[in-house]
Amino acid sequence: MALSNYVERVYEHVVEKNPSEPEFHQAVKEVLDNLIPVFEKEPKFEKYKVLERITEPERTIIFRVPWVDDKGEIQVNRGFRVQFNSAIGPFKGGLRFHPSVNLGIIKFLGFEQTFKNSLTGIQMGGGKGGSDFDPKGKSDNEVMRFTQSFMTELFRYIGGRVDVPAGDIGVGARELGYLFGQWKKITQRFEPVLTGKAREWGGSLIRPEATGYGNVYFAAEMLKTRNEDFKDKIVSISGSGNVAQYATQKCIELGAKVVTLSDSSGFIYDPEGITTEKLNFVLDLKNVRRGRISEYAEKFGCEYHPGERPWKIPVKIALPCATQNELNGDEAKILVDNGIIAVSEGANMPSTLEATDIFLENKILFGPGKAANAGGVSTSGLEMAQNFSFVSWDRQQVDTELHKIMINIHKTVYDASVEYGEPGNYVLGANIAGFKKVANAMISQGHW
Ligand code: NDP
Ligand code: 2IT
Repeated sequence: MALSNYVERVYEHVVEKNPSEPEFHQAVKEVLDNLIPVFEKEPKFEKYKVLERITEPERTIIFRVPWVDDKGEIQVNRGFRVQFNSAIGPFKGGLRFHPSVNLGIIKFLGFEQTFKNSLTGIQMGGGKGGSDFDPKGKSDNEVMRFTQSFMTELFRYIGGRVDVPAGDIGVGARELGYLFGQWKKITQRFEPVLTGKAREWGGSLIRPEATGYGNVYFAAEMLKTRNEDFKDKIVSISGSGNVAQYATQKCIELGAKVVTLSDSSGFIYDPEGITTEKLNFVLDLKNVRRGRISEYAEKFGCEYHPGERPWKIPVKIALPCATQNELNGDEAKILVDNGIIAVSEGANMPSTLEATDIFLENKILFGPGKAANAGGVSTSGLEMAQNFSFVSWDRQQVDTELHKIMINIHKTVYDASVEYGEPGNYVLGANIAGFKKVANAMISQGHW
């Protein structure tokens, strides 16, 4: 799509000012492309230089993370927290520990998070952080020493009403526990500075399940618009971590047949479908034993495709739940040729721009991550609400709220797609609806 003058100018400036950050450019391009009709309708956004401001993080923190491994050697990693936008609430977004983490990755995630959080209807600004630390192969003690060192610097910048991190790739219950312990030791406070906490010390029920469940709830809403549902549908899922696990669980509950899971080494294809029993094996494999998905194929006697991604398997619904750019244009074409009807992104930006265009051109129901995976951060918002009022809700209450939020996000996004003349284009709808709320808040708060 051709860019308007304003959008083109800002995009070129972003690329020039932030070299070597391709993922950030990609995230910005997708949003900006979709905003052209908004600027045509409402020139105030250009007048107040909202795009120039919204593409520049409010604050970027980069720090050294030294720690000592089990052999007594000093290791040094790099830590990040990008506080992207606080127009509508305290900065909020996860922490990622993965060797691929760099400033551009954290900026793309913080940028996306700003619009995602806006869509949830909860008062949360956007932020993201993490480190190039690789938890794979590290002992619990090494992970603890690293996270303690990470928090020894990060604590200066976060707080329950300032900036509230949570988990993401490589950061789950274990890491959040060590992070909170260190924050509390340094600050001598007990407040909701993190979400995704364990139940005993303030965590919300359903938070571990929320991103995966929410993604399936969002997909179910998209399917409803075409009188379809999950029952008896063949589904492929990528990843086998937090989001993939609970997306699989919800699919099973709704009567679908999930036939794939993956990790960074390859994917398994189980044409019989992943049952609750098999999923319990995956939960233990990935969350406790921290093994490889290939063990699933050995255990249950199905196909394992090393070094490959699951998109060549014919399915009706695909839920990419691993990482960014894990589904490219060629793979999108294969999915379309094989008769896919819906793609709902559990991961952040898993589809390349080319893949997204192919899904949209072919009128596939396509739920972009900033809408479809917003259930995780929404439930983080519910966790904060419980913490600040010193109560804890039961599973049913949280799940009902989460479901309502996903239905609302779907409606907000769908309505925006209708208003801007492309009914059912959820990419357009999510970008416009997410942007307008933040942009209007920025304008009303003056030039900052
Ligand atoms: P986990 O660390 O629990 O799981 C990540 C999964 O993705 C693992 O199976 C991992 O395989 C795989 N993976 C990670 N990096 C790569 C890579 N470079 N290539 C191939 N596979 C890879 O993370 P989550 O499930 O929490 O996160 C998955 C996605 O969902 C991310 O995009 C995250 O940003 C997004 N997300 C997460 C939310 C949450 O609440 N947790 C909320 C919203 C979005 P391996 O074990 O081999 O590394
Ligand atoms: O990408 C995301 O939305 C997350 N990793 C969850 C963020 C959060 O604050 O719960």
